[in-house]
Amino acid sequence: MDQRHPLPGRPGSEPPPLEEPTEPREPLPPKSDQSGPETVGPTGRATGADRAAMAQGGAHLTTAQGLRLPDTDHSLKAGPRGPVLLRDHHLREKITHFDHERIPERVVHARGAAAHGVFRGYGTAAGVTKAAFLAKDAETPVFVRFSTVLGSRGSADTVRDTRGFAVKFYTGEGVFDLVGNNIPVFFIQDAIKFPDVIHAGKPHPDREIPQAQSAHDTFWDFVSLHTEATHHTLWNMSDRGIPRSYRMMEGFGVHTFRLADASGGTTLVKFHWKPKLGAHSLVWEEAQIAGGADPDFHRRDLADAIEAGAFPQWELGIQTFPDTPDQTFAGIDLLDPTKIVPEELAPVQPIGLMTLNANPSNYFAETEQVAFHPGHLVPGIDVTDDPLLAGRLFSYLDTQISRLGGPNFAQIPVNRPHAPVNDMLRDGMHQTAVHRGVAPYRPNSLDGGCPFTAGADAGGYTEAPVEVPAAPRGREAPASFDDHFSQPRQFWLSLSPVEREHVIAAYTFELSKCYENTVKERVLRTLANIDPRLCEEVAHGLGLPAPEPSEPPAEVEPSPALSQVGQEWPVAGRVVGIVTGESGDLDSVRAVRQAVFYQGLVPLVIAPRGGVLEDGAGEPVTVQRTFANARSVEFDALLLAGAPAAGADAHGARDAKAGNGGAGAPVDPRVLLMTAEAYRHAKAVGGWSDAGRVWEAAGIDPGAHGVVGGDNGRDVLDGVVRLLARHRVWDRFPATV
Ligand code: HDE
Repeated sequence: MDQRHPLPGRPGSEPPPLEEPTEPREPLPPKSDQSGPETVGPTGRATGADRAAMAQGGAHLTTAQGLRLPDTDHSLKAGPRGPVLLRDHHLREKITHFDHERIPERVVHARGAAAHGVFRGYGTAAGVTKAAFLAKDAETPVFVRFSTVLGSRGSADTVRDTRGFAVKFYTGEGVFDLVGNNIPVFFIQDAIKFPDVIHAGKPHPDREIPQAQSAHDTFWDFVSLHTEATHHTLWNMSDRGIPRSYRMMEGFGVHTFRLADASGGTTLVKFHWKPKLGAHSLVWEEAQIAGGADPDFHRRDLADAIEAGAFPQWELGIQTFPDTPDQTFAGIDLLDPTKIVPEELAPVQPIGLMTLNANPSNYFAETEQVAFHPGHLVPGIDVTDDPLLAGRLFSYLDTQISRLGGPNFAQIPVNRPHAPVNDMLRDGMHQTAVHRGVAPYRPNSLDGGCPFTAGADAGGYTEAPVEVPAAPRGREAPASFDDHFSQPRQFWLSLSPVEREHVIAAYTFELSKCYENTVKERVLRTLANIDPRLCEEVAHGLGLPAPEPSEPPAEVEPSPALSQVGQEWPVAGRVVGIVTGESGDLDSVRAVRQAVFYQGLVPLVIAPRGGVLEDGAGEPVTVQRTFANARSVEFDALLLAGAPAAGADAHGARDAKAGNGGAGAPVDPRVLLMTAEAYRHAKAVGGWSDAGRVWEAAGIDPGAHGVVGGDNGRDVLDGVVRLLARHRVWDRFPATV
């Protein structure tokens, strides 16, 4: 973590002005975490922050036409009690603009959060692609938008769903978009079914419920009738469906892409993003609590981490496969987007590093208006004939024309290429460029023949000359697309026992929310084909008989890379809650808070009330959370500086002595709830002083793994940090499957 950034509470930062200024003055500068890349003009030239375009120049309030205004709080009326006059242009302009402030939300991936960053190439891809941004030490600005798929723009972040992972690289050769997900496979094999799967996943059309959920009849109806959806659905029901943080998600390009080198050689690849912090998840109860307590959980986590200087990083990697005519690898059809290639068969080779280092300054302008497209390619990167990808290549531009109000959205600052643009596209809604010349066609003799086309030697994009197999036209899929169960079974077999338990619980929960038994029974039949034990456990939970498999279980080897459990990861940016009472041992709180911070984690002090805690002996301790607003889900680990007594609350200490009360005082029930939840969610908990009273009152075995006690807070912290490296203390919950 960047030590220049002050601790939360920001003692070093300039306090915001509290009084309304009486003289005009410059607006506050952007916060340090919001210094995005320089704006680029429609022609590709850097413009700097274009204040006129920001409509925020000058000290005085104006109309949209620049007319200065003396008042914006009163409509123009015929006398103070008289009628409002229709001639009040300012009133009409202000309300009309407001009436049109909203644009249609994305039909899928409506809920998102984004950040700016930089990508640095390792140069290791040079043998397979001529893409210049992948060259050694080439630096490219990026904008990344993470999203859920099903929910509306205002839905909760922590729902069970696939997450979008869309990256825009502003390369010198044009924009390259890698529009991926956090799950490496997709529900369907052909884009023509996309409207169907989304209609099935979205809320029911009659009552428009449930919001942002797959736990309803139509979703399960669809996926059980399209068994090609089994693999993606299984990933959704696994821990991957509820990530801990956007910072701790893998990303996948899903489709197979084709790379081309300078001499025309081609290689098939799958793209992977590997988070430096490892891939980690919430537990289901935590996700549900967070959905209510903090619906912005992931959005906040990303912005806070960047603001604190804990910049999230991912390595971009590729799995490479020979570009053979059959486009298969180890018997796996590379054009089938319901299939992965296990990393043990084709290792992921790192080719660059992405660091997200700036928050957007304006959500609407950037995160909402950004437009990704899988067809935004650069020389050296090409698509394959995956039929899912073919439909996507049509869909994104099409949907953006209506979402962004016309065909000129590439001129919106966040979408502008950083390479020069000379496109002969003209006019249309929201045209902001003032084009010169008279001849936007080619060839021409009037504008000096410009623009000129570019061959490959001048950086022009040429499609790889791939042979198209001759075959009769028809609506059909290759026979290899019929294998719907072998890879789901491989995924299931690759999970650790605790991850399998989560899968069972997720299917049981989701199907228990369905009303139609026929739907549940059909899903059980698909589960039987994945694994009889999975099917039996879910059937038992639903109170239904377990059906027999319709085909023998596939013979597959587990792929250990698919499990998220078992390794150690950096703990940077993890959130540690430090619970203390009013009269707790503040010296230890100060020391532990500082130690947490210096380990690159985020310390949050939780006390009975807000403000600062003082003991007259040292620096006052700033309180970041109170017992009334903190919930365990916010913290990766919890530390107890003693046993805060009941009696003090957010409205002030009712009992002046409340705090870490005497030996007999009951522990504050909110601290008990927080601790019990953290324990139940397999988080590390630690405590010193009389924290043992909390374990006792919360029914926690002080000897259980992951419960760290001791006399010295720093030692307790060290023990907790060691546990955090494994994300959770899973072995506290011996699994049964
Ligand atoms: Fe998308 N998808 N998608 N998708 N998708 C959209 O484009 C579509 C698919 C993905 O943060 C839409 O601008 C079709 C796979 C992300 O702005 C739309 C098919 C993958 C985002 C669209 C797919 C994705 C979108 C909606 C089946 C992972 C959010 C708004 C053939 C590889 C991008 C928009 C952002 C968004 C169509 C399947 C990823 C409607 C037709 C597979 C991350 O055009």
